[in-house]
Amino acid sequence: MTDADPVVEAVFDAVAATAPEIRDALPGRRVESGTENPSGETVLAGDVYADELLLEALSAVEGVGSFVSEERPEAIDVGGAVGEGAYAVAIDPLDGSSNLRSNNTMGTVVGVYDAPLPASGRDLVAAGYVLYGPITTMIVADDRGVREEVVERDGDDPGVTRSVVDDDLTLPDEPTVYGFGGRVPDWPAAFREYAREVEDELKLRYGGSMVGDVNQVVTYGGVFAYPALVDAPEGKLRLSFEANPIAYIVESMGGASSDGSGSILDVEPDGIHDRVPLHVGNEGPIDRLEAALDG
Ligand code: AHM
Ligand code: MG
Repeated sequence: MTDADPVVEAVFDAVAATAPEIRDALPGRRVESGTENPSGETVLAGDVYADELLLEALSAVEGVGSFVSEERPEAIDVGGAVGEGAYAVAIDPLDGSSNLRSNNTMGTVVGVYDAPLPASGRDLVAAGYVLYGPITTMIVADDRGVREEVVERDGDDPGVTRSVVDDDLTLPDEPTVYGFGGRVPDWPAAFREYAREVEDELKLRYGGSMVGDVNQVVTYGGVFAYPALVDAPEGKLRLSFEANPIAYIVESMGGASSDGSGSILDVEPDGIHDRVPLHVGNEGPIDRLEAALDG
């Protein structure tokens, strides 16, 4: 047991506790909130609700020193000194919220860093996500491995139950599915060529929510990417809130991550809202991707 383990448990208790409330709140919050987030994206009422609920829940956790969200310009100080016994929790409150309109899957992404943000993925002590699918599940990765849990309301009680359904998740050996974000004409030629090859071998599974699409890869094996774009070489997804936690989870399951040339976890950020091209999955397809982009 490391010093971080009790804090990690308490963080995921708090995240799980918010999940049914976030779900219940979504039907009335499919509309635009009228604001933009620090990445210049339209924020929906559901994003605002999830962000505020998670801030409230996580600031009450002992050992959480800082709350950092995709929806907020700066880190918020909520407790002790990060790196000296307290941890920074980075959140994408509602990943894939554009799926609210089409009633498709979404998630909440969580990274627990042992350093103030911006920090590298090597400072993560745990990461996870909630998947709001037909079932609410939560994936948690830390130094003990990767677990999948089902999160449910506890009868009429205000609390939730976390039931572990798999306490040692590993990536299947054989890649089966793929999902790549963005539009083909916006991809650099080398990625287009790589995608053509992948398309011949794997089945397309793309729903427009990173959490949902990565969960397909985690379940069946394969590769997910939101690559560099010709007009946006840094891609779309944010390093601190999306890429690092997902890379940590997939690498902890025996898979690989890449920004195009090396592990996502080695990327040194300049700012909290930095973006990065993200590729994760089985080692084979990730090695091939790096070779294709290198050529
Ligand atoms: P969000 O966190 O604002 O919802 O944005 C991230 C989402 C990811 O879940 C998904 O992989 C990507 O944006 C999809 O983008 P696009 O609609 O451009 O394909
Ligand atoms: Mg997101």
